[in-house]
Amino acid sequence: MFLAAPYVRASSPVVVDMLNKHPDDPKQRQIFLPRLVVIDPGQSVLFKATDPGHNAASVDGMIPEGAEPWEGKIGKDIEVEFTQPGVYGYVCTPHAAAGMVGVVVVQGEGALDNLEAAKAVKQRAKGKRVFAEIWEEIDQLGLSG
Ligand SMILES: [Cu+2]
Repeated sequence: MFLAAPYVRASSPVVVDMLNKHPDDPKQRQIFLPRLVVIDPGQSVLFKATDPGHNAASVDGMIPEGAEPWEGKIGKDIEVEFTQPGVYGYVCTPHAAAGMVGVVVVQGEGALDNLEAAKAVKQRAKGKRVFAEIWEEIDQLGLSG
């Protein structure tokens, strides 16, 4: 099940696969795997175009103030380096409403300062549900900052 690995914290870059379906649960379609990663400042995340037709793009209002937004091209890998602690919400542009959304948490001082602001950004359809699940996972991790 997906929840077996709610997040990873490995050497840089951390790989997030962009997939048409979950390898172990084909009912889960259009997903980032894993959809939540927790990293340290200076680590990178490689959003990997393992399946075609997806991208990863930060969402306005869901990244810390002063942080650099990003927008990958459809069907292309994109590697993003994170230096500033905080919560970073992102989506696959064509599948945001289908629930293809994810979050990167960069640990450190002030890491959760923009959590409420990120939660307050309007989401649609299944994207809204998946973000709600991710916020719950973040709460359960008991991160500080
Ligand atoms: Cu997609």
